Amino acid sequence: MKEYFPEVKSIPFEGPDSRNPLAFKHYNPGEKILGKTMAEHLRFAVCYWHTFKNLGADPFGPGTMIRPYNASSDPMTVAEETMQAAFEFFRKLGVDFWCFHDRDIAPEADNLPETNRRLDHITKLAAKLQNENGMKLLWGTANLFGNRRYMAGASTNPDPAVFAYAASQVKKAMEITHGLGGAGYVFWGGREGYETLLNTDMRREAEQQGRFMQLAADFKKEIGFQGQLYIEPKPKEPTKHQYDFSAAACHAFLLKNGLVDEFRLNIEANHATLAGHTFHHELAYSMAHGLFGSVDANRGDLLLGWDTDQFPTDIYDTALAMYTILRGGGFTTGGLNFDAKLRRQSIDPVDLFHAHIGAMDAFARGLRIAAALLEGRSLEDFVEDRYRGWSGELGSAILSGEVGFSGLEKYTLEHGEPEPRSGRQEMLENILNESIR
Ligand code: XLS
Ligand code: CA
Ligand code: CA
Repeated sequence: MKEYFPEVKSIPFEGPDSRNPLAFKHYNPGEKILGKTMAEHLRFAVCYWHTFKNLGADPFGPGTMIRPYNASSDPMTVAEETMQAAFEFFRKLGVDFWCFHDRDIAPEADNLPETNRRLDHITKLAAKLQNENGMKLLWGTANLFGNRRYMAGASTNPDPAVFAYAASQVKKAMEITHGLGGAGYVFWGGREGYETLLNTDMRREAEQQGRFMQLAADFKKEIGFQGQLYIEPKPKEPTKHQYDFSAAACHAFLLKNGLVDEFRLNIEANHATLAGHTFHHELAYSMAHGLFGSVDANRGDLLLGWDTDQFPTDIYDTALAMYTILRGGGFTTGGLNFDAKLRRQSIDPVDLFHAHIGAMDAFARGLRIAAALLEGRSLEDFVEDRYRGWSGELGSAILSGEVGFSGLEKYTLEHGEPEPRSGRQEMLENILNESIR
C-alpha cells in the first residue's frame, strides 16, 4: 500500500529529557492521572479540513504545500487518497478521534443526488479505515458556507429555498455521521450573521435559525442518532457579526427556542478571544450553565484581529482549560479537536507531525498542572471559603426566597457594615505558577 508519510513510523513517548523532535515529551497515552489514562482524559482529535485540505492559501496567494495525496486530476481519486493518507497520519500520530465537514471528505458535484453518492462512496471507505485502525469519529458537520448559494447564510437566508437546500445537506451529513458512529455533530454558524443591517431583518433571521435547530433536534430523534449536538460560538468572520457570538449568546438562543436540553457547546479558543473573552472564560461560562460539550483546541494571535487557527502551545491556556474541564467532571462525548492549521511557510508533510506533537504535549502538560491544582485543592478551598456565607443562614434565606428586601433591610440594620475580605489574586496567581513544573 502507498505510504504518504514515509518519514515517520510512529510517534513514541520519550519523556521530558528527549531531544527527538518526533517524540512526545509529555503525552504518555497510557499513564494514569486522577484515575484515568491521559488518552481518556484528553480525547484528542485531528481535524480533516485544516490538516489535509488546507494547502496554505491566503487572500494574497495560492497554496504553498504540495501533498502526494492531492496529485491526481480526478477529484474522487484525490478524495480516496486523502482518506488513506489521513488514517495513516492518525495511526502514526496515535490519536483516537477525527472530525470532518461533508465537503472535506468528498467534493461537491453539480447536483445534490450525485454529491450524496460521492459522500456515500467515501463514507464507506472511512468506515472501513475506522475499523481497521480502531479510530472513532468525534463529530461530523456540514459546510454551509463555501458554496455561493450560502453567501447570505444558510438557515438565515432571505430565500427559504436556500434554507431547504441547507436542511437537505445537514440531513445527509447527520446520516453519515450517525453511520460512522459519531460521538457528536457540530453546528458552526458559517455565514449565519450579517454584513450590513441595511439589508437584514434580524427578527426573521433569528426565527429561521431557531426553526432550523429545532428541525435538526427532531431529525436526530427520527434517525436514532445517539451523539451529542453542539453549537460552536464565533463572534465574527466570515460575516461582520455572527449570531452565535459567544457562549452566552448561544445560551440565550437555546433558551429562547426551547433547545437547552438538546445542545451543548463546542468552545474554540480562537473564537473566544475574537469575542473579547478568554478561552478560560468561555469554558467557565459553559460549565457554569451545564452547557459544556467539546473543545476546538487552537489559539489566535492577540495582535491580529482574525481567526488565525494556530496550534495551541501556551501552557497557561491549556492548564486553565484542563483545570476548568476536570473540575466540571471532564469530557463525556466531547474531546480536544485540533481545529488548527500550519503556517503558510511550514510546507513539509512532517510539519503536520511537529504541530500536533507540540499541541498534544501542551495539553498533556496542562492536564498534569490541572491535576496538581485539583489535588492540592488550594484554589478550590479558597473559592469555597470565599462564598461560604451563601451556605449559611443569611445566604440560604436569600436564595430560597425566604427573605425579601424588607427582611434584608432589617438584617442590615441589626448587623451594620459587612467586613470586606481580600480577594488574594496575587497569592492565587503564585499558586498557579508554582504548579507549573
Ligand atoms: C471556523 C470554524 C469551523 C468549525 C466547523 O471558524 O472553526 O472550522 O469548527 O465548521
Ligand atoms: Ca472550530
Ligand atoms: Ca477558528
